[in-house]
Amino acid sequence: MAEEKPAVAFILGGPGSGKGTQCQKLVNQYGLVHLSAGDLLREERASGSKDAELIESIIREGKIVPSEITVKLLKNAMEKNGWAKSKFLIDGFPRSQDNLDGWNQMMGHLINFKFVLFLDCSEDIMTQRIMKRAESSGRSDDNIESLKKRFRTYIESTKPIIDFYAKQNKVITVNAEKSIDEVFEKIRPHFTDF
Ligand code: UP5
Ligand code: MG
Repeated sequence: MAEEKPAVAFILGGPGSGKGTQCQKLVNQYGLVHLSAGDLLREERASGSKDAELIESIIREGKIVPSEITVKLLKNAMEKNGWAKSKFLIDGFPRSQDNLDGWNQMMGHLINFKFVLFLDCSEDIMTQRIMKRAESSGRSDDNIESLKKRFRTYIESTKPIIDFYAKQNKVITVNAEKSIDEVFEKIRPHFTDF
């Protein structure tokens, strides 16, 4: 019988580790659905919803939006994409214990969690990439002050979530410092029968 619950992988790593870039390559190759929690929050901010100002201030400060908001956006986006028929790459989430608890409560029983893909990259390299992207991205958090705060939040709140999954042998770690294509070659085999 067909698996009715959608497969989900979380794609985690620091700011600029290449989450969005590698997800796009997985979409092109395997037709998976890529949902970036950051992109969904930026869309919600742009829509002028009641949460727009809160989201903007949190993003600029490199902090983490409460899970009630983010999980709802993810769930809506999954439903729009044809729930059970799809396989989802959830990029940049869960970033904290609050995110993980909110997700487990609302989504845990509805999905088939596969693994965390962890893009491991030094802060120096991530800084170089983000500051280069800052020249053209227009992202309000692509500046050195916000970036430092994003790194701190990543170490304090997100890394413990990766460690939590690692203890359960649910993390695939890839060295994300190589070229885009070299990183993808390491990632690809894990998604052939995802
Ligand atoms: N690049 C990528 N790979 C490269 C490689 N191998 N070699 C050389 N260059 C490479 O890549 C970044 C840049 O590096 C690009 O220019 C790329 O060409 C180049 P990208 O693929 O965009 O990296 P990514 O990891 O996606 O970086 P991003 O900046 O998106 O990561 P963040 O985690 O900081 O951003 P996100 O959008 O996920 O979140 C933004 C904010 O939203 C968070 O700080 C937080 O405030 C908020 N947020 C929440 O509150 N909750 C959530 O659940 C999610 C986000
Ligand atoms: Mg991204």
